[in-house]
Amino acid sequence: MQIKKRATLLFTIFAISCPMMLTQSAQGEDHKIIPNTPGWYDSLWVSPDGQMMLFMYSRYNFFPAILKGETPKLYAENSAALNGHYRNDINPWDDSDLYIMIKQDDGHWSAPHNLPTNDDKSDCCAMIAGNEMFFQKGTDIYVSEFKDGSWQEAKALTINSPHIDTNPHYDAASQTLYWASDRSGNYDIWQAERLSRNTWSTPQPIKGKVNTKAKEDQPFLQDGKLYFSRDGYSGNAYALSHKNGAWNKVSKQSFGTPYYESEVSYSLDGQQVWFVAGDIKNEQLHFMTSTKNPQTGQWSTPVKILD
Ligand SMILES: [Ca+2]
Ligand SMILES: [Ca+2]
Ligand SMILES: [Ca+2]
Repeated sequence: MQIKKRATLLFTIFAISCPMMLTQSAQGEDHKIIPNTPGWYDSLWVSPDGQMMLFMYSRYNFFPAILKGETPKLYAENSAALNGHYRNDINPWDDSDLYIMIKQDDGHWSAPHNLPTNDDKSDCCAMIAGNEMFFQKGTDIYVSEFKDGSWQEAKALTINSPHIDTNPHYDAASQTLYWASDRSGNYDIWQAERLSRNTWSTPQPIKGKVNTKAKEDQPFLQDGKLYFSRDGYSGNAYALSHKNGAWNKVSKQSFGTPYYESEVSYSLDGQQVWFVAGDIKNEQLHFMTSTKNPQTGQWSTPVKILD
């Protein structure tokens, strides 16, 4: 009950903040990029009320790098300057920026807006909790506070390491930050408790059966379950049980697409899911959604969000 109350409070903040968050884009103009067109659209996060979407966008195709160890390939359509996007053609891995879209009264999504926390380093993997946005810049986790009508200068968290720290998920109810890091030699899910606004407990890998020698990444908490991705699975996994601080009873999960599914976001009531679907054959990423049949518990055939 306590958790539910806090969650309700968070959504009230969301609802009040959304229009302001939208007006605070760096350039104040609609961006020319459109999801589901050439470009690398990834790291989707949808707010639990389904009204706000954060994602990263890069002008480079990373499939050749991920699948074949080649260098990322610039999408020919994106060689020209894009409005507001911080280009980085020296290091394509640093070409990404974060964008926000807000659901409009007519049910359509707004144009993507470049966030003012972006710069010429890689910006990705964001989520918003209350009036704070946690995200990755470079190889570290940062937080920016939405205050006085704008996103404040982002600050690096004390939990960062010289290794990769990515995909933060802050659980306001337990005041715990979850994220993925390869600081122990391979990607695992780590956690730290917030002790005060800017201080955190010593990072620890989460206990239980989630972390293995495979790559675990992309944590997302919803209704007492910890969702995450594990290399080798198409689809996600989740740990059902959280007892004595350990996450156990790990299950696989798929929404039945022919694609490589990852990066889930769930609605507050757990009846809708959004995720990234990688069409490896055609080298495309799609943002997809599915809803649960409350009677049968079955997920609907996923559809692309922005089609
Ligand atoms: Ca950037
Ligand atoms: Ca780091
Ligand atoms: Ca691991």
